[in-house]
Formats: sequence, C-alpha cells, structure tokens
Amino acid sequence: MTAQRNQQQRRDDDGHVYTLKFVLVGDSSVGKSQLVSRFSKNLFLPETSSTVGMEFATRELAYYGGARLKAQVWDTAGQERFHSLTQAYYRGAVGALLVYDVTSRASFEGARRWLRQIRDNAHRNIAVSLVGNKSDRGGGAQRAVTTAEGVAFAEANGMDFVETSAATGENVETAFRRLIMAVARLLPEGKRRAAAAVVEADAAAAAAAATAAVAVAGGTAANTPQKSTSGNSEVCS
Ligand SMILES: Nc1nc2c(ncn2[C@@H]2O[C@H](COP(=O)(O)OP(=O)(O)OP(=O)(O)O)[C@@H](O)[C@H]2O)c(=O)[nH]1
Ligand SMILES: [Mg+2]
Repeated sequence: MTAQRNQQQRRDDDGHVYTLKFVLVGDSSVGKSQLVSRFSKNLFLPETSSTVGMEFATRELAYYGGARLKAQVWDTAGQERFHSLTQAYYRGAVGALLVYDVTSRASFEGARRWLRQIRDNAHRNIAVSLVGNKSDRGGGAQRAVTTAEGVAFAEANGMDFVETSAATGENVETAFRRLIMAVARLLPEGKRRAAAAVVEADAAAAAAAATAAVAVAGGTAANTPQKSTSGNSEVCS
C-alpha cells in the first residue's frame, strides 16, 4: 500500500472506530483465558494460572469504508469467589461466548447456570454463542460431552455453537467472527458493513490462525499472572 493510501486511510478512520464489547463466561479451567490469548495474540500458554478479577484484550479487526472495528474481549474468573463482579462485567456487552470443556461434564452442566446469569445481568439483545473448548482432546475416551449434546443445548436456547481448541487454534477465529457477525446484524447499517468486512477481510489470516502450531512464548509461564500479556491488551481489575 502506498504512503498516500495509508494517509488517506488514516484520515478516513478519524471518528469511525466502533468498539464492541464481548465477554467470556464459563467454569474455571474451561480455557477462557487461552481462547482470548489465541484470539488476541495467536498464543497458547499451557501453564497459566487461574484468572483473578477481570481483564480485557482488544483486537482491531478490519477497515471498511473508513470504519475501524475493535473487539474488546473481556475475560473473567470462572471461580465462584469472583462472582460478585458480574454486573460490571456484563455492562455494555453486545456478545458473549459461553464456554465449557468437552472433556468435563461438570463444565457443561455449569453452562446452564452461566446462561441464566447472562440472561439476568446482560442486555436482553446480547448475542450468545456456545463454545465447547479443548476439542483437541475430544477424539477419544477423554471426551465427556458429545457434539450432538452441544448442538442440542445451543439450539434449545437460540445460541450459535462451535467446538474449539485454544491449544491448536482450531475454530477460535470462527467462534469469535461468527459472534461478531451475529452482533453486526443488530447494528445500524454503517456498523454492520464494518463488521461484515471482518469476516471477508482477512480470511487467509483466519485460516492460518486456525491451523497454527501451538506457540509457547518464553517457555512455561507457571505462576505468571495473565494480566498484560501483550502490548495490545489492557487490564481492568
Ligand atoms: N488441551 C487443551 N488444553 C487447554 C485448552 N484451552 C485451555 N487449556 C488448558 O486448560 C487450563 C485452563 O485454561 P484457562 O484458559 O486458564 O481457563 P479459564 O477458563 O480461564 O479458567 P479461570 O481463569 O479459572 O476461570 C490450562 O492448563 C490451559 O492450558 C485447549 O483448547 N486444549
Ligand atoms: Mg482465566
């Protein structure tokens, strides 16, 4: 892209940044933080510790007709002791990823409770997608929840459904992008076009992310708080 076009783009962008807030919910250890890490930085850090409080990462997704779209993805603790934070967490959220672990029956049962909490605390128009994470472990005896059960639960509650692996990257882009599209359908025309571009813009990048090998940054990160793990993520606790 020429310098002239870059300049033009910067001018066009002025005042046209659409920030959409998304939240992740689900039991502790289902992989919420790893999904955010995969989506925002294409990284998987196998030994990270449980989230304390809440934090968010942002990722800018597309340019379209002078509009920029920023996904602000909020991640919170699945642990019970942090549940008093919930109202602030849901405020302004336009989409939610409801995550369970396909190798944990308890986390799938827990998803019902999380869905109730979304319905009780979030805006009534929030788009909710059900995500069965750790599909890389779902091929054998470790699987505790079938794909059909995930589909049935999602259909019964008007949710999109996808199985993902934060470890391999499989379907992580798809999960976020489909949720963004679901939200975009509820937005005014200008924002809708911007969000539509998200899906079209860098399909190649999405495919690359989906097949990316497990990336381990700087060896193991045991006992490292998950806050501020990249330049483009921000912390709010
Ligand atoms: N095999 C596999 N392991 C995963 C995957 N996603 C996360 N994990 C592992 O599962 C554990 C929990 O992941 P986290 O992302 O910290 O879970 P969380 O949902 O954020 O948990 P809380 O912060 O306690 O609510 C970690 O050991 C991760 O490495 C995945 O897709 N596949
Ligand atoms: Mg976490």
